[in-house]
Amino acid sequence: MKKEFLDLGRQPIANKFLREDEFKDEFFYNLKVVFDDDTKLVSLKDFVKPELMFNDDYVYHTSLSVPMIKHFKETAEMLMKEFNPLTVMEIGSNDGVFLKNWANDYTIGVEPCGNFAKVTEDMGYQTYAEFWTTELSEKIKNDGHVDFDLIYAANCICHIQDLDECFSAIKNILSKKGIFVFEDPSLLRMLERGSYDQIYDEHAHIFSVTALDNILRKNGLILFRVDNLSVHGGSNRIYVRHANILTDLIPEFVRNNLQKEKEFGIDKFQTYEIFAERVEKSKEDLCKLLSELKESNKKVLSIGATSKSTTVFNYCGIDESLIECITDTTPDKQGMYSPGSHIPVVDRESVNLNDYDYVFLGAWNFKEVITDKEKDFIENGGKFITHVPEVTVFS
Ligand code: JHZ
Repeated sequence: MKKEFLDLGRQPIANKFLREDEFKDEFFYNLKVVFDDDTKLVSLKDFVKPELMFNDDYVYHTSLSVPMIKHFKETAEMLMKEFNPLTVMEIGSNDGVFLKNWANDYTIGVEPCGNFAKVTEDMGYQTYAEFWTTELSEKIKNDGHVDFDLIYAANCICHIQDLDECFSAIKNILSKKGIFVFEDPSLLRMLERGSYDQIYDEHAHIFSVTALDNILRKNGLILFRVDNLSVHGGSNRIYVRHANILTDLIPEFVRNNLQKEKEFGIDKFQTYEIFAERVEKSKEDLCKLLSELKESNKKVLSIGATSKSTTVFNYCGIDESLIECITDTTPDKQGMYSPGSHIPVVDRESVNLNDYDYVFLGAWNFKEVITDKEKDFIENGGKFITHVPEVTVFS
């Protein structure tokens, strides 16, 4: 019942920044996207082996995007105030930006990237350096942990390929009245904004509330609240409980989300065919713009060596001849080359933006923060380029 609607071509591992001597052995796969008529879930057609993406060399540090520190602090404060959990587990705890808001004697992390698991261990949080599975949930129980009142995950559940296994493992270790809260990019927002670059190897699925409602129910869990968030270009925070402790009534706000998605046509294949046409047009427009700039000898750099820009650059065939370099705040990305497109990644402090005519927003989700920081560039006549929602030049 899975129907393909989008082919984003040959793509590398989105977060695998490389040295020059690694180019020849770089791993590529075909990035195609499918819609499941039964569950309404949008997923990659072929998944990439998790170990190739999430390992000890993983470079995405949540806390190096400063606005996210505030986001996770506020999230933890809200959850503490509204639900007051006695035991907390985070799946995909990365560099501890959420964990650090909880006392370490009742909070644990799960993080398959060993480099990050070590960071949170050093912060005093017991961290299981493993992928989330039923087997791991059993192991955690056997280690003497009681069931958790709060299980939290941000930008992680959509990375898990087998959702039935993921949710049954959650059910296994969620306390009777506990809540499972997770946030991931919203499919509706992606379709509305044409932000096809949310699609890359790590994002095994792009979630709609509709599909999650279907899959969670199948696994004995119930979705009882949805918060629409602006982070990462539009995300949903999903709140889940055991199905047996609630009536079957769907709360109004969840119903509104389901209704909004239905009105948009999220359950219809045709919606995705229209989206695919929009993606193709975005590619044509961006390639045309960058080629014209090159012909008129304009200099372009990009800000934010994101996973999203891996998709854009490889799908559109953008390389160093069109975008000279990428700046990024992550030390582990600096001095390396971008996946597939092999554009040098540098520290923002090492370049004078006024030597460039245009800045492409690789991290368009931080548009306000970046344009605010780079006011000087605009005052000196510089211009920004974004491809979301349409290819546009602005200053
Ligand atoms: P950002 C990652 O995607 C991967 P990416 C992952 N799969 C996921 O789901 C999302 O995150 C949540 C830099 N930066 O957050 C820092 C600047 O250089 O859009 C980051 O490297 N200057 C886990 O990679 C990158 O940009 C700045 O001013 O698409 C932003 O990456 C700011 C604010 C950021 O996620």
